[in-house]
Amino acid sequence: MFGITRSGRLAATATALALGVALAATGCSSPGSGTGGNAEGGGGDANLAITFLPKNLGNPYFDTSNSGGEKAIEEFGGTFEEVGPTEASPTAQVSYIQTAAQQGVGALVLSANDPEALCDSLEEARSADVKVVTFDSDTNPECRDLFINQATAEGIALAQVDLIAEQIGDAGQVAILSASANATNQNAWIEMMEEEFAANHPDIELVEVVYGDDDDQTSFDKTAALLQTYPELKGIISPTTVGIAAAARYLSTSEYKGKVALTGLGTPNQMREYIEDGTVTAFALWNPADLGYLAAYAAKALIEGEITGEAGDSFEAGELGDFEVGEDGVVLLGDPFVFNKENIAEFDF
Ligand code: RAM
Repeated sequence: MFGITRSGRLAATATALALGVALAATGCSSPGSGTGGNAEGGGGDANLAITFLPKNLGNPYFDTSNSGGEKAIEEFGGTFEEVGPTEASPTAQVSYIQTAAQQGVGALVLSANDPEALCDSLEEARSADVKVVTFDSDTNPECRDLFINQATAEGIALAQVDLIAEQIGDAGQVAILSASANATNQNAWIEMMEEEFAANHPDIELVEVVYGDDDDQTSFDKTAALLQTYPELKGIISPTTVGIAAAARYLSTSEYKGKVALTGLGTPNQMREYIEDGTVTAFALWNPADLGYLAAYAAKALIEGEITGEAGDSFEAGELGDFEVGEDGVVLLGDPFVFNKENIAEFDF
């Protein structure tokens, strides 16, 4: 179940994911994707040219989320494009925002590497009538029209704290291997994890938060360094799909395999071998394809003027059904989901 209220959708979701993965395998852009411009179709004369801008390219998480967006955009007859930097750094997304605005796209859907650094360029895009939807990682709320949140920060943080506490007997040193230091989503989750450790896990000591920048090699090296620096370390939480996969790869061939616990947020395809070989027992995530799909439908509703992003606005998101906009322009996808040896075979993304 990807969320209590969404449990009935898992079958549809699995199909969507299979399709998404197949599309992703063929490349980043859809056959119909172009350079933006005014899309015809779906909403009459509405400009349904939608550009997806992930934190960085080459991350399977965003390949899956963006393939969900592409699927939605094909459904409603818009044009999909994906652009993005190779490095997940704070200002690397600015030039892509400027280009999308110059192209006159109807909407930009992005996962922000920084809450502030993109705001000037987003403001310019919005004044050129580009709707701005953040998903996965938000900007400051005033810099965009909507944020499509995968799950509440509290829910995501608690899931990971519960997992590590269970895996290390609720006592000992733990460290966090995060993505980039400015990422809005990572920092919100880390702050809530710190609060939860302090409030309910007095015997767990969080010794350090390190940053692998959503880069595989950096994350791998940071894992090695943590294990050297803290010989008593009992566990690592990596709330990033890039980080947890790199850390698992390091642990799997090291003396720490099975001794130092690893959990966090991962994709089933990247983590499968480490669940099977016993390096990792359980980790969490949501459905990235659904997240991209929902973000695309939210962009469409904004472009067509069906919603403005006010609390209480509601819109239809294809096979995911109806969604309502909450406070601060946030739309919630669902709850995080825990993957383990028993269920991982059911997922393919
Ligand atoms: C990485 C990115 C992304 C995050 C996931 C869990 O792919 O950092 O922003 O949501 O992990």
